[in-house]
Amino acid sequence: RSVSLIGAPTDIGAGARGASMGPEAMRVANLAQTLEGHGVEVVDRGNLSGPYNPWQPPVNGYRHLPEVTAWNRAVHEAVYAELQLGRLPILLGGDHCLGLGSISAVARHCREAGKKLRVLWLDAHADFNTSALTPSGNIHGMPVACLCGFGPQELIEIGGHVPAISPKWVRQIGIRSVDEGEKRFVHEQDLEVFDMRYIDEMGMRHTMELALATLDANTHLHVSFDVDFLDPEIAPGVGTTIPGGPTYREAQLCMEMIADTGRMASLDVMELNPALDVRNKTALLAVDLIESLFGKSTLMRK
Ligand code: DIR
Ligand code: MN
Ligand code: MN
Ligand code: MN
Repeated sequence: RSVSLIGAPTDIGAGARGASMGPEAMRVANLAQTLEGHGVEVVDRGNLSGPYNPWQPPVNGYRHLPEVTAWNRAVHEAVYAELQLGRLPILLGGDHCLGLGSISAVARHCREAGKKLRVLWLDAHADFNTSALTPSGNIHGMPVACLCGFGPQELIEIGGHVPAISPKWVRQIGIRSVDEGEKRFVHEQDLEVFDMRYIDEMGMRHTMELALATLDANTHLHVSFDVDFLDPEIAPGVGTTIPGGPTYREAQLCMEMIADTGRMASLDVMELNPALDVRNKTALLAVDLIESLFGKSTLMRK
């Protein structure tokens, strides 16, 4: 397998500064070398560039919409180029607004290649706000809605096809913070959400069995991993910590079950915020979990 690392050093869609340092923290935590240790060929494409963060209040319900658009266009082109080369892109965020650029590229690739798409959204948040619903104006709370066609024209049309994806293709896991209006909209659009209550009651194994059901040989599996998915006790280095997330073992099982499908063909690692981390431990944990995504397991399994 051939992997390309793409850094997107910005916090343009976030409510806290610092996710712009995420890509470098992942490199310092030896992401490339670790994957190479599992027989993966890795090329680091370096960092994309884009506008600086002007740190402005919302305008018509959006903070930094022109800058968010520019960054997402750059991410879209970079991710799409790697898929065209037959490589597996790993987007190193950067805040989660860039999931829009990444997944719109994956959707475009799948459309052209006649593939089905499944998106696993690992997050404490549903990221399903619109300008009318958002309490913050931060666009990192909106990428799933934008991908499904609900958002400003310049964002929803980035992949050339509106909507880029159907809510039916998405499975959200680990959700435990959804804003009031956002809750109604998630329900209205019938998003499949495995929230923390579901994981508490049914367990991570059953959750992942359902989230990964009906993948076939023609399905491209995209994993969008917001590091705030993890419990803040083990992953403090994120802008919006929400208590009550998956434990270390639950997160490992989640990643191992994704690896077992053999279908993961693109990955986002988002919202890592080294300014809030402790001796880079959240980046090291993310690398550990990515190793599991690429098939590291304690023993050989059949
Ligand atoms: C909140 C926070 N739902 C918002 N969202 C995210 O501002 O829309 N935090 N994604 O990481
Ligand atoms: Mn392909
Ligand atoms: Mn997110
Ligand atoms: Mn989140």
